[in-house]
Amino acid sequence: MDIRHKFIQAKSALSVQGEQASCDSSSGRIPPGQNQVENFPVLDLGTHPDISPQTWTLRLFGLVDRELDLSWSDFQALPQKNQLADFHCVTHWTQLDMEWQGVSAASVIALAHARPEARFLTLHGYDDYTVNLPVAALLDDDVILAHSVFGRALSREHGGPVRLVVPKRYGWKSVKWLKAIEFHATDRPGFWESRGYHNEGDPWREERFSGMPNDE
Ligand SMILES: Nc1nc2c(c(=O)[nH]1)N[C@H]1C(S)=C(S)[C@@H](COP(=O)(O)O)O[C@H]1N2
Ligand SMILES: [Mo]
Repeated sequence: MDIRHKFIQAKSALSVQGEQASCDSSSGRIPPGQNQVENFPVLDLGTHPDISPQTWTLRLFGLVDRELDLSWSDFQALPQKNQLADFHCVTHWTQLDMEWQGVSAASVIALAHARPEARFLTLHGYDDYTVNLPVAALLDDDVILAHSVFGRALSREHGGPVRLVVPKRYGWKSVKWLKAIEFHATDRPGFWESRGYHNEGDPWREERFSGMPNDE
């Protein structure tokens, strides 16, 4: 509990440094309680795994017909797409119009041949961070496994070589240094979800923490 409190304090302080007033062109696109930034802050647990594209692999495992390890070249060979999306961090910053490049999450999920009962995922990072999401959330067509942002390879601090981006959820669900996608029949809370963060994390419903007054 004390650790959670310290994390939240530290992360809130970081977000205040990046705060700017929201401008008119963005009206209707800033969720409640969020402030617009332009500087794409870095937020994580503090370790930045150093993974080169040559050593990076993405493992698909759990309730699948055949477990699979995708290499960098396997990943590059999948259909590439651009995705424009707004990014909302639970520490109150929002950056609009992020331009991601990568592979749609749905096309990677399809490779796994998940069993019908596999309705939930754990997304694993190389820093041992985890996040839970329903499989259905990753099939949304704005969800991307990104290798680049604004036309440049993702930096190490922003989760390169490959990170997940889930625009309809708070940023903590967007796992950096993506290492594995695990399929389950039941939901298993991830790192923050088991430390008081909301299970869903929809910014438009302000689903920040569980057990808060706005959590019905
Ligand atoms: N692997 C990993 N992914 C992570 C995190 C982390 O600690 N480890 N932090 C999350 C949080 S809380 C946020 S807000 C976003 C921030 O992404 P950024 O640093 O690229 O802005 O990454 C998310 N993905
Ligand atoms: Mo965050």
